[in-house]
Amino acid sequence: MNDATETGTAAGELPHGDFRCGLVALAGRPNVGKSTLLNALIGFRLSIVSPRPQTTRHRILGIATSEAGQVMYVDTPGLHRGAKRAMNRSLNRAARTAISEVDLAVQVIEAGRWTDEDEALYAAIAEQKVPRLLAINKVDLAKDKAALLPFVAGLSATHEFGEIHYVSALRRKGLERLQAGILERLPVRPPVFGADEITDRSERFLAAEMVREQLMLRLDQELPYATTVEIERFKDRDDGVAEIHAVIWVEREGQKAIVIGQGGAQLKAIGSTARRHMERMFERKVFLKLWVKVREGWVDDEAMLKQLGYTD
Ligand SMILES: Nc1nc2c(ncn2[C@@H]2O[C@H](COP(=O)(O)OP(=O)(O)OP(=O)(O)O)[C@@H](O)[C@H]2O)c(=O)[nH]1
Ligand SMILES: [Mg+2]
Repeated sequence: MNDATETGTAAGELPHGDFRCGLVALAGRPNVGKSTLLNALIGFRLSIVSPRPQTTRHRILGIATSEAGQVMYVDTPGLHRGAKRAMNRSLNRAARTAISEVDLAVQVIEAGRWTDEDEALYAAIAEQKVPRLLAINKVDLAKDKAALLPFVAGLSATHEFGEIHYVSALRRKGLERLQAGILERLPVRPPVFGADEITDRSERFLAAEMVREQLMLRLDQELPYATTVEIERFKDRDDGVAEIHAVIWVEREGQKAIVIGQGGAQLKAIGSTARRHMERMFERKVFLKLWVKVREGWVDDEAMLKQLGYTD
């Protein structure tokens, strides 16, 4: 709340004079915990998370507004090497674009690991000449915390970061200090979004993501990477229920059988968990209907990828 007595403005009416607002990229190689960090920073389970690399496929904004400012976090697909298939190239494009137009880049890495991909991303950020911070995530996994010190000393000797933060996105550690470091690097500027908005994405997009999250979590090996989700219908019915029809695209007939599972059990589990998550996020009842369809080679098909929204 604003201090109404001193400023003379009604509480919540206008942001105060040094309100900050900016776009902040969470950048890093796949699986370092960018989406988990985004969710922790905005205090809402918005971006999908799984133990597999390349879970995030689209740029998504998560917005955190406080009295001091509004941070628009950009979660991105992890930048990775050797992208041969059209979809992987699209992921790298989205990751690159995301760091080119921000006020600040937060490079996220895993505690104790600095790989060639981290180095390549560091160089890409440096090229953009945007201010940057380093967030060392998953510090909860580091058995010997003292061993992190020489790791960080080595990094600092050869790289320049505005500030280095130790965090655990999973255990919500170190986030306040990181948030303060982020905010002080943003320009003084009025907010872009309303105080209660949390994303720029539609419910339709989020519905597809919640089905996709279940595919990432429940399917084995390479199968999640051969699947994607398209929402064919999203209708708010008169009875207050959101009716959602989703197609799970796979590349081959054999994959379709696995996604459906014995007696339809797998598909049922995917649907019921995704529906529960949708109901929580959309704050209303959801009727979810799923189909599994085959489209050979969709992962390599630029036109199909465009239709499915892989164009950011
Ligand atoms: N122990 C631990 N695990 C974490 C932490 N943050 C994220 N994880 C786990 O790391 C895995 C990957 O997390 P994501 O948030 O999906 O990673 P990401 O960087 O968004 O991955 P992509 O979208 O694939 O690029 C998940 O299993 C998370 O639960 C953390 O602070 N500690
Ligand atoms: Mg992610």
